[in-house]
Amino acid sequence: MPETSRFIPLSFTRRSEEEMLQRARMFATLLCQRRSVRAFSPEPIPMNVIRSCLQTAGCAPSGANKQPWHFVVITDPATKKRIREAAENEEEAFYTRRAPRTWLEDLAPLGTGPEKPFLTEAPCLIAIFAQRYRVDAQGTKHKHYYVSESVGIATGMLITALHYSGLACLTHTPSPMRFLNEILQRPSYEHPFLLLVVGYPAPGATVPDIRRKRLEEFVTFMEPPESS
Ligand code: IYR
Repeated sequence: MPETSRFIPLSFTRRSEEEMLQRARMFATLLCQRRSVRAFSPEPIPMNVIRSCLQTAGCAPSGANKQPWHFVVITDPATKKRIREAAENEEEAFYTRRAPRTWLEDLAPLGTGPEKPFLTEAPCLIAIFAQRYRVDAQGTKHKHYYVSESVGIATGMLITALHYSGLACLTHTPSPMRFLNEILQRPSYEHPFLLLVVGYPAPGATVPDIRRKRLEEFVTFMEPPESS
């Protein structure tokens, strides 16, 4: 039986244009300060903050509201060590054999390499899994929709919440990262989507001197067609 729909009043705050602009600019300034960090302090981070940021991620829009994501929070040093070893194995193959020369050239300005010390130095890793379907108690599969889009949006909201809260992170994608299913005991229908490395930056941490595109370079404002 399909669920019957039930509607409730929307909770929405209507703001003045002035307030909207002020908030939009404040948020742009704040979020444009976000950088991917690769050198972390080993200091522990407050888990209540992580819980709240994950709550934010869980509010993301998703295909047919299936919420096709699962997050595993790892702080245990032994598990971080296993993840680092498995990731460095894949990265070694990537940097020495798998990656085409052009890819390595594109990565050169970022200073990345096969060693991933941040996987054991950072206090917290969050493994994000994408569920292609859900399996109910009877073992029946229920399809999920727009899975990558949904999990991508949830991940973006998580990164935004972490930054807003005062934590740094790195989106790390060892490829392939199927090893995460085994280490974290997740079912095979869950695909590892991303490994987020979370913590405070190491004192004196540096980041590559990158430039971001100006708005005009990545946005088109379509003009209405001339009326004749
Ligand atoms: N996963 C590798 C390589 C890598 C690929 C891209 I695209 C990056 O933006 C950064 C790194 C690594 O983590 O080193």
